[in-house]
Amino acid sequence: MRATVKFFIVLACAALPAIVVAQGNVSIEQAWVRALPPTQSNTAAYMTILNAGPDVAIVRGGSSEIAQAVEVHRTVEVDGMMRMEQLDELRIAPGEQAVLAPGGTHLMLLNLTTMPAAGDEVRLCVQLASGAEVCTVAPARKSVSSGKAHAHHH
Ligand SMILES: [Cu+2]
Repeated sequence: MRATVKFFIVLACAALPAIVVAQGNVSIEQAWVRALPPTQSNTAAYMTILNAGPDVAIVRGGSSEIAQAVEVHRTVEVDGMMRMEQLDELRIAPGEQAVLAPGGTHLMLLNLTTMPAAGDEVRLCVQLASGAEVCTVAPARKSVSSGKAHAHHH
């Protein structure tokens, strides 16, 4: 019996809800999620993550109510082909910001339960190495806002 009781105590501790929903020093701005055709099972989220704190902020991954997994990815060009690879961590120096944008670093929302449609709002969080989570509500859009011109000049 004694062993059984201990087991239940461990379970109870593990089940405590995460009470940290945001870390004051780290914030997310201008987040958006790309709305793709519903036949797609993955999509990407973009945002600016600001670190106003005195320590390096390390983003390890994320979570979203619509995705089974959220990874930090970067886009790399290999032999003229754009490929994505997972980043174990994204480090943001004190006072700096990380811009996650199409063609660069992004959050990858994997194995979606539902693909957001343009205009939907998606709750998503980034997880920091400190154990804290920073969350935001990101609108879904089909593309970058028209105000930002592309620089594809030849
Ligand atoms: Cu990706």
